Formats: sequence, structure tokens, C-alpha cells
Amino acid sequence: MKSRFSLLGRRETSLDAAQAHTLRNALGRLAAGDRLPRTGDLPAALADALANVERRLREADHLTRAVGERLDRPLHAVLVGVDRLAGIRLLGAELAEGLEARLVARILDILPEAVLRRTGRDTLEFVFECDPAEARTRLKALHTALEARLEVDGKVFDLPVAIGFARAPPGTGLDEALIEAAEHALARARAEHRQVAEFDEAARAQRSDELALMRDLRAALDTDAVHLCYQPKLDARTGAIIAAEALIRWRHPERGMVPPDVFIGLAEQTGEIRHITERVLRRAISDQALMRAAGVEVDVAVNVSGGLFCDDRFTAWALERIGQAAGVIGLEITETAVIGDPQKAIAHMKAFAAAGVPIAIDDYGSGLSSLAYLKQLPAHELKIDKCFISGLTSSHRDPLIVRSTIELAHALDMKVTAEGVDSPTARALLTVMGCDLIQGYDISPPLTPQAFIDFVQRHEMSEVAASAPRSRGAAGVG
Ligand code: G
Ligand code: G
Ligand code: MN
Repeated sequence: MKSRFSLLGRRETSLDAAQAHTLRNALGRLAAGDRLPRTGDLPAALADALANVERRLREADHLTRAVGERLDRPLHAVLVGVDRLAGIRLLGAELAEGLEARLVARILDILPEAVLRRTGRDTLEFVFECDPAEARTRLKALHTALEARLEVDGKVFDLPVAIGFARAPPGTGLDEALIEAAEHALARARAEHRQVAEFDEAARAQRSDELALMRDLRAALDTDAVHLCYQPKLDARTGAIIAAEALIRWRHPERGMVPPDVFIGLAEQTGEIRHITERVLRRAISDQALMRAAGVEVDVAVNVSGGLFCDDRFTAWALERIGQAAGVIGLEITETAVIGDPQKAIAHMKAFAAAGVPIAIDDYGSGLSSLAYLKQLPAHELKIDKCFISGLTSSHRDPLIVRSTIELAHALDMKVTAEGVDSPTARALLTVMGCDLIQGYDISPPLTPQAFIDFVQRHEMSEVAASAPRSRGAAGVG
């Protein structure tokens, strides 16, 4: 772990060669666990700071030895994460150290018995003795104090803080395992947007299982273990299959099929989603070419996670790639993309729209749907979440919601797709309501590219066979 003692605070000190030698020597001795050598030729402030560090180190050392023998209350290792500190450090080490000093002062104010151990790029680490029943309450109080507004050099800072902590098991002391446990707890606090998180062995086991899954996925990404299936979208008016949604499929050598619900969210957390989506997009483009070669011409839609859709580099890459596709490649994004960073999302939607790439709003209605945003979105298609479609023929409210959503989308010049349509009744009802596209088991489950080609060809044949007698009967129907 990268660590650094804030020795000098914000004071600038210039030293001559002999003094610099004394300082290096002193730091080396401290780092080796020795006593501080004589520092008489150093400026007083610097000598004081070194003496202070030595005192801190001795206290920590004393604590380490004392645990398990003399402490009446267990030792807790605490890691305070201040995400923005790393960025501030890039702007100026002095400013960061000034903020750091203020945060440390707050720690000692709330927890006077705390022994500060070290500071990282965006963390502060300390240990303190505490009654187990009180640890969380006291750290919550610390959290509140740390997040209070800071003023340094006339600048105002509101720094979000996350705290992870771990308690030394009986008979153990301050060791690397305890610090590592606190690191795990901090990672969880950050991932779950919690103020204070305690180390939890089960959570760690689950996390390492998840990370193993991500490693496996990375290795599988360029193999046949990962492929795409295509779920047809049917034009409700003409009955033709005019589009398909690409859905990722992963067969794990030991776990079997792993559903995207299990790994997509994880991949979003670890950043792996970008590789996955690039791979999916490349594959969708080549599968589409394969389909066209077989005479099946459909628009293909690829799902893009919210965070990724707001990523400039991904957007530039995707625009370039899609520009080389033989047919229309569209993107499906969920509302969360828009809610997370509306300006970026809208700017990117406009860039895609300008390049002729249709955008669909996915899972509409399942999240925090916002009509205010919907109005601003240059989207071509609205996909009504399947939770509304499944109740279409049984509930009283869902048909009302679906019908008004269709009207709303049409008023905003968007096409409407119903997802999860799994009965002929639902399909007929949606058609009457003016829904444009139908997707779901009633048409077909997701299919491999070859099965999709076969399905569309069979579907066209049956349409032709059915259309002759029907065209007479249907005369007069708009
Ligand atoms: O059909 P299936 O069980 O695969 O779909 C589960 C969920 O996974 C759906 O919400 C779908 O949008 C999502 N999903 C499937 N493939 C991808 C993909 O390539 N990228 C992203 N971001 N999500 C996908
Ligand atoms: O969120 P997204 O729409 O991308 O998710 C598609 C998911 O819905 C996949 O898991 C897919 O297999 C599933 N699905 C597709 N059609 C139907 C359907 O008709 N009924 C139900 N219950 N699920 C469906
Ligand atoms: Mn989708």
C-alpha cells in the first residue's frame, strides 16, 4: 500500500545539504523502527514534527504490543475514505495536506483516543480502542463531523466521506489482516454508498466470489463461451420481423449458463462493462452481416449500461464502429443513464441520432421514470417494461398505464415497443392500443443467430401463406 506520513504539514522549509542529510537519516531511522536521532541542526518546526511522528509511532507500537494482553476494550482499525482528496492532491499537494490536517484534527476531536497510523492518496487510517457496542455510533458521529464544510485558504470544500472499520478478534492485535479487513469494509461502504460499514466475512467471501466470476468472464470474452442471442421484434401493423435485441449469453465451464442479471451489474462496478459492450457491439455488427447474407435484414439493438453511455471514449468508439455496419444498429439505454448524468446522456443521444443510430429507452416505467426528462430526450423508441405487460390482461391499472404511455410516446414522436409479451391476448390488446413493436415469448424467445435466421424465414413464409385469405377479410381495416 502506498503510504505517507504528513510530516511537514503545509509549511515550506528549505534545508541546506547537512540539514537534508539529518532529515533523511532521521526518517530512515524512524522507518526502521529505531529511536529518533539528534535533530538539533534542523529548524525547530521540523524537529518538532519529527518528534511528534516518533511519539505517534511509539503509541501505535505500544498499542500493537498491548492488544490481547492489557487492553480492556478491543482495538478497531478504521479507514476513512475521502474520494475527492486524490483529485485535489493532483491540483496541489499543499492544499490536500491542509485539508488532510483539518480532517485529522476532526478525528482527534471526536475520538481523542485515536492513534493515527498513516494517510494514503484518498484515505486516513487510524486505530482506537472502543467498546464494540459503541463503535458504530461513535464512527457515525465522526462521519457527520468529517463531512461538515471545510474552509482552507478561502476555499470551501464539501468532501463526501465513507468509513470502513474492523474489530481485532480477541487475542489478536494490530496486524496487516486487521488493516486489510478495514480496507474491505471501506470498499463496501463506497460500493453501497453507506456512511459507515463494518467488516463482514460473508460479504468478503461473496465479493471474492464475484471478483473470481469477473476474472472468468474476462478470460471467456474472446472465446465461444460468450455469444449473443437475438430476440425478434415484430411490427404490430405488418406482422413482419423488422428488428432484434441482442442479448449476451455466457456459458461458464463449471457454473453453466450465467444470466446477464448476475454479471452485468458486477461488470458495471468493476469497469469491465466497457470490454463486454465493445465485444457485444462488434459481434452484433458481424452477426447482422451474417443475417443479411442469408437474406434477413433487420435492425439490431444493443444494450448499453447507463454509466457507459455517458463515457466519451466509448461513445466515440461506438459511433466509429457502427458507422461501418451494413445495416441499422440501435442502442437501448435505461433511464438510469439519463438520471445519472442528464447532460452527458442527452449530448451523446444527440450525437448518435445525428449519425443515424436510433436510441431506445429501455425498461421504461421500472425505475424513476421522469416525464420531464422524457420530453427532452432525442430517443426514437420507448420500451415499456415487462412488469406492466405481464399484468395487461389481469390487472385493471396496467392497461391504463400502457395505453397512456403509448399515447405519450406517440405525442413525443417515439415508437413504442412492448417487452415480455407472452400471450396472443396481450399481443392483440397491444396491437389495438396502437403499440408499434411487439417483443416477447409469444413471438419468440431469444435465439442464436442461425436459429434467428431460420425463424425469420419461416415466419415470412407463414405470413405469405396467411396473408392471401386474410387480405380479403381485412379490407377496410385501416
Ligand atoms: O434476456 P436476458 O436474461 O439475457 O436479459 C437480462 C437483462 O440483461 C436484460 O435487462 C438485458 O437488458 C440485460 N442485457 C443482456 N445483454 C446485455 C448487454 O450486452 N449489455 C447490457 N448492458 N445489458 C445486457
Ligand atoms: O430488460 P430486458 O428487456 O433487456 O430483459 C429481457 C429479459 O426478459 C430477458 O431475460 C428475456 O429472456 C426476458 N423475456 C423476454 N421475453 C419475455 C417474455 O415474453 N416474458 C417474460 N416473462 N420474460 C421475457
Ligand atoms: Mn433491453
